[in-house]
Amino acid sequence: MSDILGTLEELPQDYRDAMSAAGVAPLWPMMRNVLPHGQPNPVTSPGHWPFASLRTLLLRAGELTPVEKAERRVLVLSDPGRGVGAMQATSSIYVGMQLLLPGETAPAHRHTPSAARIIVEGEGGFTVVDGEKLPMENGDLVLTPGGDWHDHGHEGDKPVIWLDALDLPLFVYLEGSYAEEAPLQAQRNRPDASQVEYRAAGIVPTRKLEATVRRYPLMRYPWKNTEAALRELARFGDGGTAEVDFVNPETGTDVLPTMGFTAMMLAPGTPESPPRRSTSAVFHVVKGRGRTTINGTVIDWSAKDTFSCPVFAEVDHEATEESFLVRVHDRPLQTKLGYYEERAR
Ligand code: GTQ
Repeated sequence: MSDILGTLEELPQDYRDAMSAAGVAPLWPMMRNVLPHGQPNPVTSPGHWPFASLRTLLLRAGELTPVEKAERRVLVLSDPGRGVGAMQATSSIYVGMQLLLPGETAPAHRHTPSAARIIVEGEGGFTVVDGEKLPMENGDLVLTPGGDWHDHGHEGDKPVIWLDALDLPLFVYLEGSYAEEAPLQAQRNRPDASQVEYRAAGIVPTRKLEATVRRYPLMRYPWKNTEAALRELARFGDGGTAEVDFVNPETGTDVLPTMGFTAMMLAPGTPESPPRRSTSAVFHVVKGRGRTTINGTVIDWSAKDTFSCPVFAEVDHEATEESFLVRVHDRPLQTKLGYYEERAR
């Protein structure tokens, strides 16, 4: 395996011109751009978006742009490696911070990418997904799978803010991203499935043999259940840290086709250094305060902040107070493609 490949410059000009005229280019000068040795060479840089500045900017957007003119009133968190305006926080993950004011609605649409929301602030917000009304409370994870109709509403009296995570970059890359619009959905008059079918881990409704189960049976993961699970795990684990995966309660597998979600509890004084993973990630701080070092970049985070991490990064978390983070990653996609990997530190 050669480390020194031929360059474009060493080829005669007439040959280079003839290649251009024919609409071709030699692979060898560009080979390492797309096939670097040993591990990928990410464009993504670690990003940090403190909530205080996003909140101020979002509330101003609320004054400047009515929801009717925005459809979705969202500030997009751009990967610093790609620059402001990039509609992605990492190679595969888009995140945006969305504001809905009291009484507003964001109209119904459905699209090929999948979305999930992590609720950041406010009470009375809800999303309707295929007729199921999903209340949005702080820290809840609410899914909007690709192809499902969804609209957002607000019955409270203060602004509601949540973080959107979508696999949009992947769909844009595939030239597969588009949306359809429709009138607001009729809502079924029953609580969401986390309060009916899936109240407790390990228990699912009994069904007749031929009964079909919805592809996405549970679309809201209430934070109070997640935090309680983490606390018990941490109490009986070591060092007071714990991490849980959000799964489909009928299959035990990933909740969406490409994106996965975990919740972490970090205890002060117990540093956490996960293996280097082939996945990129976006972290959202539900509560707490601490520091994460990503490939040498230090991020001092506090409650409601968001930060991002490229593939194969060296990540070291250290909480200074009891902290809870949600991690968005793309392991489901990588597992399907057969290349998910973890490397010991
Ligand atoms: O709430 O449906 O941040 O369609 C980007 C695209 C949110 C949404 C975003 C969307 C939505």
